[in-house]
Amino acid sequence: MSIYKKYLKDDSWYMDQPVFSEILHNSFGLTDDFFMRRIFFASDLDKDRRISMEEFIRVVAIMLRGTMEEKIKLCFTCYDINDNMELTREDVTTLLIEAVSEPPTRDSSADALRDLVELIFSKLDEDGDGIITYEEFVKISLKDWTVMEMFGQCLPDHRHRAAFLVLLESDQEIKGSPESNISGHCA
Ligand SMILES: [Ca+2]
Ligand SMILES: [Ca+2]
Ligand SMILES: [Ca+2]
Repeated sequence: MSIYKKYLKDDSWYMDQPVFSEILHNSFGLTDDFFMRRIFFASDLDKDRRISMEEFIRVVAIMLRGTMEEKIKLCFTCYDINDNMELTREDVTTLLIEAVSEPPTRDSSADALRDLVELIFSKLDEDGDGIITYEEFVKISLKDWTVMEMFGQCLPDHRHRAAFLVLLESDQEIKGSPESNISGHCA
């Protein structure tokens, strides 16, 4: 709650996407703008395009101490670009293009992309119906946890998670603004 309040603009009660991304970057070490925007979407449960304190606390709790299932669901929601609880070849292609940050231009790179999509579907689309369902994604991710974040980072790494937990335990640093921390330190 202190961290949430600290990042809010003076007269605001809600957090917008740029501020949320700033926290994801500064406190959780995430760097990819596309996936930070997806985490914002996944965290905004009532879809009012802002993060309430409750939504903030929920997603931070999942990132820090969530169960495997909660973390898998967060990642899947980030990857499910059109929000229909399925990953199609189109979704996966978009994610892979996002990962290399430019669309394939030459024929050979378009072929390589298609091959990669087929490889991913051969592994994740268990019943071969052309759709990776949420259930299929959970099942494979529980067997092999690297699958969970295979399309892009949506969770803090171990180092950032540990550092954030230490920060929570020493709440003194959170409460003040950066300026008051400095003066507090001098005093
Ligand atoms: Ca919201
Ligand atoms: Ca989808
Ligand atoms: Ca399937």
